[in-house]
Amino acid sequence: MAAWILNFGDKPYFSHTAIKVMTAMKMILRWFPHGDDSVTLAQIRQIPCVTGVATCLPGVPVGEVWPLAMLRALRDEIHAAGLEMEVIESVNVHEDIKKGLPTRNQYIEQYNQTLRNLAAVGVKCLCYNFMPVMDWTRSELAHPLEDGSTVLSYRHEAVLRMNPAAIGDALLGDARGYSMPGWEPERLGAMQEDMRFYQNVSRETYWANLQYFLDAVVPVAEEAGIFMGIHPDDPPWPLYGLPKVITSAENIQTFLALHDSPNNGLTLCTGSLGANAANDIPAICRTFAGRMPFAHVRNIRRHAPRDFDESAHPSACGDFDMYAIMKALYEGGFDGYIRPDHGRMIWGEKARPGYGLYDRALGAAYLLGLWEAIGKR
Ligand code: DNO
Repeated sequence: MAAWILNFGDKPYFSHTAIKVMTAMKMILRWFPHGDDSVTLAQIRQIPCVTGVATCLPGVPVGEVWPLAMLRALRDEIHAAGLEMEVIESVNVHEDIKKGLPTRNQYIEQYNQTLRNLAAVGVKCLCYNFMPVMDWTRSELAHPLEDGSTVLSYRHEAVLRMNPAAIGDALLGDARGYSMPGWEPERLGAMQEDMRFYQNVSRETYWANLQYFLDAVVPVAEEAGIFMGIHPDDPPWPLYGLPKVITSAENIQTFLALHDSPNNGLTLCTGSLGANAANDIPAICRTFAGRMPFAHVRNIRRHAPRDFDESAHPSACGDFDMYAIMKALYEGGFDGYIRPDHGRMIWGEKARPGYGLYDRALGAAYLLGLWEAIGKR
């Protein structure tokens, strides 16, 4: 394993904390710009050993090119706060690409231009998803736990009883006025029609549409030096008759082989894949660590095969062995970015559900502690 000290470009960034903590892995936090986040960059800067943020340009409509000038301004703001902007989460894929419509070529060209613009401002990793119609799905955003905190939760029967547009309305209603990426109002408007469209799309066709996208964008990502990581389907099981792609080790293998390139990779999401108890997360980490530029690491507590609550990060608080997960990443040679994923809402914080400061900071410290201990064994 390479460097023992975190590096920020060519400068030792945390020379004041020159501790033997990490391999080349970097701990980051998700952050939303333009006043769309209760958490500030200054606060993130003070979480020990967090070097940067995973961010986005929320105002750009899906499918449009992300303007260079806006990206430069965003990068400068983040750098001025002493943080890096090497990870974007996410550039969403226009629905016409996922549907395989003739208009997809124009959107793919625009996606490629966005990739080039991201590279021009120093972005190295791009997280995106290929989920039809909706990104992640939950039945509740503020489910109370026994400790008085609230978390995002999923109850399968409740989700089935609601239609996606109703879920979207409910989620946005609970979002405290912050945007909910993946549940943008314009997306909600098109949901019913999109749902109908996908009822006639086979899994094979959907995989072919994904391959078409990869064949067109991965060569550009290679040239641009950007490592793309697809996010797994969340939850990783069939819903509303929609095609699902990234749900298991087998599907990940298929996906990586669709376009075999180091720049075509996976964003590990322990909470998404692990919602299905059949998925062995440490085994997935060991097998694919070299093709994971990014990892979302969090814990969940299952109540039934398809019902779960998100939980605090430590192993004792949920169903996952977080030590085994981090050890598998470490031993698999993971050298990408990790972010603590959704946190509980604690200590009276008012923030975008899942994305408060306090519990994610606790999560980052815990994951860094595991990483240090694993490295010193
Ligand atoms: C949920 C996130 C996802 C993720 C997208 C990436 O909290 O992990 O919304 O950002 O799927 O495209």
